[in-house]
Amino acid sequence: MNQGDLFEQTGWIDLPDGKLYWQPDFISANEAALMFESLLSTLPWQQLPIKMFGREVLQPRLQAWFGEHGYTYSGLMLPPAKFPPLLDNLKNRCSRVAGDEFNTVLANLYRDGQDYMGWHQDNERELGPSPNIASLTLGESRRFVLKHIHTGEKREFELGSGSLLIMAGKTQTFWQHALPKTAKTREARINLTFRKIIY
Ligand SMILES: O=C(O)CCC(=O)C(=O)O
Ligand SMILES: [Mn+2]
Repeated sequence: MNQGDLFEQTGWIDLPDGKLYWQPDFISANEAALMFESLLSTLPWQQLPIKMFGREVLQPRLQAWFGEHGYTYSGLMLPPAKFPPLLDNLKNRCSRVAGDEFNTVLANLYRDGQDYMGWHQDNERELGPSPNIASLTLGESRRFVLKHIHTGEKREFELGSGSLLIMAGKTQTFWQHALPKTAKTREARINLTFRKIIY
């Protein structure tokens, strides 16, 4: 599917069994560049291990986490941590668009095109049955793919710096998503995924 044909529009997009919000210019290019540099140098980036086929391996990206409460993500226990002011501000801006109150952010740092995120659903019980997940990109743009788990139908987005993609409705039940490896870039991308953990 050609992203340029379908996804130049801004706003809510209906999917079969899901819903997305797409705004490529949510943050201006200048502001996004400043935020990228600030977060790159100040967040406590860590390369965390996950269990794969019973073995511990390092994830192919760096991560940082902030939230009022702890969170279990891919078997990792992430402890509570206070939001830095910039992330608090972005959380509030994303919350207004989603019409929801995000209370956590998982930040991903893809150091270059070799860092990636495999196919998954963000369907942890703590997120509830129809979670809003807001995904903000800063820095290098990367291709993001969604695939319906029953029909195999795909949607693709080029997530550029300053873009906002919100996955909503039943998207986490019926669609997987991934950020594939690419040989096209050696530049870094920061992705902020704002989530609401329900207690
Ligand atoms: O980097 C991205 O765009 C995707 C991140 C993601 O899916 C996640 O953190 O669960
Ligand atoms: Mn995800």
